Amino acid sequence: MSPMDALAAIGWDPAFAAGFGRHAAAGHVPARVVAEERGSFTVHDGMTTRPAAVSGRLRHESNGDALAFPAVGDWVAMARTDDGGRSTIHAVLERRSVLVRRAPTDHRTVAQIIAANVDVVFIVSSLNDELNLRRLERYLAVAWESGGLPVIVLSKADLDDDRDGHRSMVEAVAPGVEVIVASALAGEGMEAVLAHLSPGRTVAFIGSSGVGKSTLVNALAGRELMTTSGIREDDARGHHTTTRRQLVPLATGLVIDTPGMRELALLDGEGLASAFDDIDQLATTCRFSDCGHRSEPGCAIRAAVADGSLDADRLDAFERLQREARRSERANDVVARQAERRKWTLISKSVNRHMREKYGDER
Ligand SMILES: Nc1nc2c(ncn2[C@@H]2O[C@H](COP(=O)(O)OP(=O)(O)O)[C@@H](O)[C@H]2O)c(=O)[nH]1
Ligand SMILES: [Mg+2]
Ligand SMILES: [Zn+2]
Repeated sequence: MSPMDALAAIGWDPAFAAGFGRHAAAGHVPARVVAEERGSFTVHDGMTTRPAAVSGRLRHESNGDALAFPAVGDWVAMARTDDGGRSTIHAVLERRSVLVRRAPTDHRTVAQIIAANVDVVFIVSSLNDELNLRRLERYLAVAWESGGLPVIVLSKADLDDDRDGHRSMVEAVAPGVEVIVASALAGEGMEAVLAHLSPGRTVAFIGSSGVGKSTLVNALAGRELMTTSGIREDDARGHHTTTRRQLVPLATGLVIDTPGMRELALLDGEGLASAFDDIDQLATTCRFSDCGHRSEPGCAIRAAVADGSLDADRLDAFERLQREARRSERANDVVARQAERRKWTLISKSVNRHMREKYGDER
């Protein structure tokens, strides 16, 4: 395989190549981040994988902004290394899509990247747990926001005896989204999942812990690539599951497995209109274009709730998510302003230093 074909096999294409000119001029080569764990990266250059770390300059320039840092799925420019040792990542290439959530705990950074350059986002929810439609709506908003295509996988179908009922409940909260009923263990629905994969294409599995994401990845791989919570390791906890995000190159395509997220908070409202397309469309038929859907005459949304065609809980969930998104956007603005201020403080310090060096202290 030529080096170009090898890169294409892990998702490289002419659009990424077109943006690589200045990096190539700097003597750097493209690579894709396939794993990340506490700031240490593993990158794939088409031929092999190797450990990598970000350059001091990239770290400095990212200025604490998690979105400026490499993440699993990213294409990066790295210094060529021949010794097979640790490579240095100098830049992150412009992303085609990025799955982001609000960082639940870290107050210095607002955003956390789940995965980058993902074409299809499989939102996995298991049919043996109680279906949480509100959680699905939240995942859908995040997936739409990413720029990738959301697809819902209802897993563990072998444990469910009302799959048709559950499927229609889910379809009602996922306008325009394909819903696949699957069982990785019974080999059901796997063709529908596979239909979204092709060489060079990247898919990611997201969803709560224990819903069967790693089992799906193993079924696609045809072998035990990922540890699943069904397998007991003899450590004290007895369980060993996916703890890091990982991109696995398969013959059929590129697959990203993610650890379960306890919290999935919205970063902003970008994906909400798509996730709630039904409500969004209804709102365009309210009599007043600025209708607040409270007690205005001619409100199509209130009318739909009254005649039962719109579920009041879904409307309530939409409004809650909108409020959450607005709060989050305000918080983003605060963090962005602080980062901006830090940057200007650094710049003015260095300008002052420069002026002092040039003109002395008396100026
Ligand atoms: N019955 C059944 N169990 C499954 C299926 N898929 C996964 N499981 C089980 O669900 C548990 C969690 O699976 P895992 O893939 O680790 O979930 P993850 O945390 O989302 O990666 C394991 O015990 C799996 O064996 C399925 O299709 N049917
Ligand atoms: Mg897992
Ligand atoms: Zn209205």
